[in-house]
Parts: sequence; C-alpha cells; structure tokens
Amino acid sequence: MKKRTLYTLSIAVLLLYTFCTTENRSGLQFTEQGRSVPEYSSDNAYQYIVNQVNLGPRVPNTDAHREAIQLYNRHFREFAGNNAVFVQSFKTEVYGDSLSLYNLIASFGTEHSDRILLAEHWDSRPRGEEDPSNPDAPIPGADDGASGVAMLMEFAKIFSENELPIGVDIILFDGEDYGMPSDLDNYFLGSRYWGNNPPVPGYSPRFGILLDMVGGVNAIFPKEGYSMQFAPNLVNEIWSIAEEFEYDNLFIDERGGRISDDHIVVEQLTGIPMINIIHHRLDESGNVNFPPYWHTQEDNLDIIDEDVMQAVGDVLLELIYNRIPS
Ligand code: 1BN
Ligand code: ZN
Repeated sequence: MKKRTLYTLSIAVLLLYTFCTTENRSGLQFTEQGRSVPEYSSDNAYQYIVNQVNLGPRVPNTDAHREAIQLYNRHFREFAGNNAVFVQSFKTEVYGDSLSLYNLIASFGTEHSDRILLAEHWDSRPRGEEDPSNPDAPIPGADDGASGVAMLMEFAKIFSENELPIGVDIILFDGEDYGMPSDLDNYFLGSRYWGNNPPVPGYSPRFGILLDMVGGVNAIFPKEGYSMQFAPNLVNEIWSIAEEFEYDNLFIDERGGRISDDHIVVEQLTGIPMINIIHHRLDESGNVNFPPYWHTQEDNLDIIDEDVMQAVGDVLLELIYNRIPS
C-alpha cells in the first residue's frame, strides 16, 4: 500500500474511533444546569437501616430475607407506584441448596426515555468469616447492604416528591454476598441473573452507580479502580462535587483498589458503564483493606454514621438534579 493511502486510512480510522468513543461517552458529560436540588434526609435513611437490621440478617431462604423483600416492595410501591415496581424472582443452586432470590426494580420519572441506574445489594452475608469469635454466624449487615439500600429508599421518597430531570431506575440486587471467600462464582448472584435475563431488553441507561458500604464510621471513598476504567468522567464529576461541598475528607482524590462487585457484572453483561462508591483503604503495599467491622458481627447499628450518608446523599442529589445535561 502507498504511504499516502496508509496515512489517509490511519486518519480515517482515528476519526471513526474518536467519533465512536465520543458517541459512546456522550452520556458521561456533565455541566452545571442551574436547577434547584432537593434536600437529603440522613435521619430518614438511618431509620431505614434500623428497619432492615431489626429483621435480622437478610440471608437467602430465611424469614428475615422474605420479610425484607416485602418491606422493600411496600416501600417502593408507596413512592414509585404499583406499576413502576417489579420483583424479578428466580431460583439458583449454591453449595447444595436451592436459593429463592429476588431482585427489585423501581422506576422513577417513567416519562423519560433517558435514564440512569442506582443500585445496591440487599442480602446479608450468611457467615462473618472475619469475626474472630463467631466466624460461622450470619452478619447484621448494617453497612454492608442495609446502608446503601436505605440511601436508595430515601432517594425513592425524594424522587416521588421532586420532579426529576432524567429517569432513574433503582435496583436492589439479591445474593451479592453469598460466596465463600475467593469463590467469586457464587457472589453477585442477583446482578448476574438480571444481566443475563434483562426485564427490559436493550435497556441502556447513561450510567450506573453502586452504593456499597456508604454509611460506616471513618468511611473514605477512594476512586475505585474498575470505576475509573468504566466511567472516569462520572467518578471525577462526583468527586469534584464532593470537593465543592467540602466532603473531600470522605471522597478522597486518590486511586483506590480494583474491587469485584455487582458493578463489574453489570458492565460486563450489559455494557452499562457503572461505578462503585465503596468504603475501603489501600495499605502501603496497595492491598485493599475493608473497614475493621467488615464481615464481622460488628457490622451493626453502632458503626453507622449518619453524616457519611448525608454527604453521599447531598453529592448524588446534586449530580442527579443539577449536573446531567438534557
Ligand atoms: C462488598 C461488600 N463485597 C462484599 N461485601 C464485594 C466483595 C466480593 C469484596 C469479594 C471482596 C471480595
Ligand atoms: Zn460483604
């Protein structure tokens, strides 16, 4: 091939690539919109954690698990309406047990075809293997599960009372925390089922945000590694809002670890760019450390810090109501 033809071809490929990636990422551009933003209530969110934790660990195939999905169903139907809530039930065999699992999807601003996704897992871990004195007992999961769900329950109330500029779908994934340590095939059961069995085929929100462990004392949220790979603009926008709001002690401007979680499963199965706001630290060697109460009996109401939820709520409401261009 002639040198000039090769040059022209390279330019054409480059232009096509630039066009395609800009197109692909057009849902990940943010600017201040001058819209008013509702107030977040971390008092309400705290109460929603209490209501979940009081049921006991929400471990699949237990009464607490069945009662919890009923509680969520009532709550989201109250605020989204009966026609905008769908429970996706399925069964799966894990470690010799047939588990009955339930993902819940609630849609707000259903008049908008342009949408975003917010999610968290609602199940509790069946064993707290990090607990030195009680490694086999299920954990309360006040932060690991309940805090993110509680934040979404409060968003539901706010979305029902304040007109949204974009559609928002809330998904509560089941069976995220079921796997034995290192057995990643048996974690993320709900998000994997949802990704492989999409209730709305072709569903393609601009982006997704996972809220995993967003209510614990001494929380920090470094920029999680896969999130930076999937949607760096979204991560940077959220962290820069946090800085403007003087929450940069929580949303620290540092690269975090690469953490396996529902956001990866969603991104891999559906292509939706999804990020994870998750409490963790990196040690000097770059290993991920979760908080000391993680996967222990200490993950109970005592370690919940309402101020952390207030910060996350303020930042995300600013993003949703005031930063996403129409
Ligand atoms: C987050 C909270 N995760 C579990 N509880 C995700 C995770 C899965 C973290 C496997 C480490 C290993
Ligand atoms: Zn966990």
